[in-house]
Amino acid sequence: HDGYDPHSVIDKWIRVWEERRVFEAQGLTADEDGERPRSFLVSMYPYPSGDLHMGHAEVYAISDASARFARLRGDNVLNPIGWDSFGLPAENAALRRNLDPREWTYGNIDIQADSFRHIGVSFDWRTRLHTSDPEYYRWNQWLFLRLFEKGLAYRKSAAVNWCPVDKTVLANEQVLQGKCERCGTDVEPRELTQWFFRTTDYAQRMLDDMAQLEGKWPGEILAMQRNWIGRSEGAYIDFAVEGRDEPVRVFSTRPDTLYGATFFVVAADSPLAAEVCAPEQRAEFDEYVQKVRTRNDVERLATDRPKTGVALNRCAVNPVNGEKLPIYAADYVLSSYGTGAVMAVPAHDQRDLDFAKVMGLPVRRVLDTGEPDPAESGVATTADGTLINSGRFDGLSKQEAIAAVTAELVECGAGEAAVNYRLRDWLLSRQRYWGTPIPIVHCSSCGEVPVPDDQLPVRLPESGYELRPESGVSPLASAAEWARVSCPRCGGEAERDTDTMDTFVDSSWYFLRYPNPDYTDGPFDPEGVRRWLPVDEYVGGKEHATGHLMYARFITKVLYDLGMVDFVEPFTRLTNQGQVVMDGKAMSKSLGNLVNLQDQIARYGPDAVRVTMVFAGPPEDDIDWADVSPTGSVKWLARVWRLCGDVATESSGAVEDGDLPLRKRVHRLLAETTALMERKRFNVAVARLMELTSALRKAVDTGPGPADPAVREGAEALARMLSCFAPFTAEEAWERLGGEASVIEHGWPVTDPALAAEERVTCVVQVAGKVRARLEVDPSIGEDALRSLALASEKVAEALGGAEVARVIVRPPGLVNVVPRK
Ligand code: ANZ
Ligand code: ZN
Repeated sequence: HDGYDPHSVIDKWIRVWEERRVFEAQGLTADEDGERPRSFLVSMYPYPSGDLHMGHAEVYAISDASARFARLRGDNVLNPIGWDSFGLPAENAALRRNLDPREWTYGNIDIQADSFRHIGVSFDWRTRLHTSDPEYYRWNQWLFLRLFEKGLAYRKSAAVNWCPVDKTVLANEQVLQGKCERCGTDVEPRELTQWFFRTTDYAQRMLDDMAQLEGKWPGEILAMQRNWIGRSEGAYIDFAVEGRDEPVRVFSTRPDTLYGATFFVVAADSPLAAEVCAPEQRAEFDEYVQKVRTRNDVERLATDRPKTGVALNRCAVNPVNGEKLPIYAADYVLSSYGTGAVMAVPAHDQRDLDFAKVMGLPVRRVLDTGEPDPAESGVATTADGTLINSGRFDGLSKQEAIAAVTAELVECGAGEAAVNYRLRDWLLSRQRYWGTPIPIVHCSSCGEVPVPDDQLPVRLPESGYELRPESGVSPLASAAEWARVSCPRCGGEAERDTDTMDTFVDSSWYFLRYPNPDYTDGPFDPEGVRRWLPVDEYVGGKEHATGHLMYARFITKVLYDLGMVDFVEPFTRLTNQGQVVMDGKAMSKSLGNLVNLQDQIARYGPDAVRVTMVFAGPPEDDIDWADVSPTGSVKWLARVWRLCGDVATESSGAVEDGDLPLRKRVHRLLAETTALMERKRFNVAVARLMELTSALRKAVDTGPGPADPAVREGAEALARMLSCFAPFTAEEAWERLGGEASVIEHGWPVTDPALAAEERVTCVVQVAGKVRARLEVDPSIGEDALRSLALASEKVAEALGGAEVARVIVRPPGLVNVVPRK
């Protein structure tokens, strides 16, 4: 039969690829190291939440096109796959269905692995890793201990975001508008002793090293990270406080406004506020703090919220003029930023001004910016200007005053220049079961004792634990037998740490293990890493901008400092793919607009789904599945298949004897497609392949005919290029042309520059019989196109001098004669 069945060919080609090991990188495990340039292309590894969905299909259609193109061009490509297989959903599913989280997780991994094979993704399966394997997570523990030794892992009590439903602590980035990212419940603050990684020690390096990423990562991601790190320059200023020995330090970006400080604010939930509060204000203060604790930072910082606070009936003393400033506790100052205290300058800071109005506090302008006085306008001014009301600093500009006031503070020992970062340390403790146990033992005499390296991994208990203990403690704390150990240092009775690590620890270094996932002498094989890392291109969603991508950069720098890698940035290039949406909205069960990937594959075949994904737009754009046409893709692929069957088995001569205009067309399309692939404009590249298909179809049907060598040349090129997007159809097409398996072993077709060169001829344009203009045109230009081109010429318009055109005689490509009306 002559219909193309995209389903029946799948298993055949999967077998051929695996037998011929066409997707295996050279020099991955053995010492044989190829001459070919290496390309390490990584897509953010999937979470095994079920079968693959439309979003996966998009990411992998895009990244696989890149990998296949690089391979066809002769690169030694490593295209790995692993699973991010720890995490909360496994626990939730296990609770709902009463099974072991392992069953759910590894069952889904098998389903996804099978689906990846059946959509023809060109992974090197030897890289396969799962972060929930003890052989993997032991190295999370090993890394944790290295950070612990360097003082980069520490414990502190902190107010954390607590989800009362999931009974767990959430990282800031898991809280969306005050609600748990996973279940949508209002998050509550809670004090717990938590493990942190000291990411703040690396804040400046995270900023500085972005110079390496400029132009290679999307600018938007770099901007988000820069903002997340939030470097501010300014000064620390020390204020003496009545009844307190130590002064209180504030961070200010505007030391120039020091004379404009009219009051002083401390974060209501800070220990300082509780300490400073006068006895007669205690009751009011305590009540206020209770309310503050239910609000999150985003709410607290919102400028449009009415300001609230409590007077503490104490004063702070301005170090430059001795002025006494009343102290307030308020929620618009955060305990976790700067020093948790601010000097309030209502004239030049809107939040302070709003607070001053509520409390009836004075507003004193110290910078004349030419704008209305904030005391009257209610609008704080932040522009540059001239200092006023500032003693001997009057007359200086903002910048001059920042320097002068800071110098004065240094001189009188009341402050110093300072840099402050918005970035917080990475809170990594999770009160969950399905994660990496923290390899620390708590001993009443020795304190925090690291589990010795040779006792790793600390394995998760497989029984004797509760996933959701009633008491709200960590599941591991319910595994009493597991938790009870002898202290590695003194041998006395001790307790294991019962928290597990944030799964972002797992993903901060997994790409280093890909070249040798079975390596046992360390977290990764140094030789494999030397050969393949850093990652040449990383593909994934921009939702990871300030999470995963920051953590991976941080851990890479730590590994560099440990002498384990010789680069400081893990991902040389970053590509963010868009999302697949339906009718303009993100797909979700609740909206009922979920498109099921397997249904689409069953209807259209894997190749058509892949082609539809890449043809919909450039990789970084969102795809609206309501606007695309998988049927169109099905039809095109069937046309390619039929075309390749119609090309004669024996050509009528050598390729040089092929039809010249057709060869030129083919090579021009080839040159264009190649350039588009290099720039990752896959959608336009597919459009060129469609053009090529039409040109060849026409050549077969209306001449020069199916046996012309130019037809074969074009069809073979088409099959090879198509393998980037529709791998199964490309193999079938290649086979029909009489080629040997596999098409991807035959390389990307080479353009003949002489044939691809754009030919130009000169066209002479006459007006009333006189030559007035010369145009460089395509030799195959049509009559209409040439007429418009000639009439659009300025020189022709000039020669006409406003006269109407009576007639245009067009003889493509060499002559146009414009006849004006007399
Ligand atoms: C006095 C002042 C005068 C300020 C002025 C600004 C304008 P960024 O740029 O974000 O670093 N601040 C300091 N610690 C704070 C905290 N824990 N919670 C809320 N606000 C805090 O902001 C630094 C500025 O934010 C600091 O400079 C301080 O107010 C305030 F005309 O000091 B400024
Ligand atoms: Zn001990």
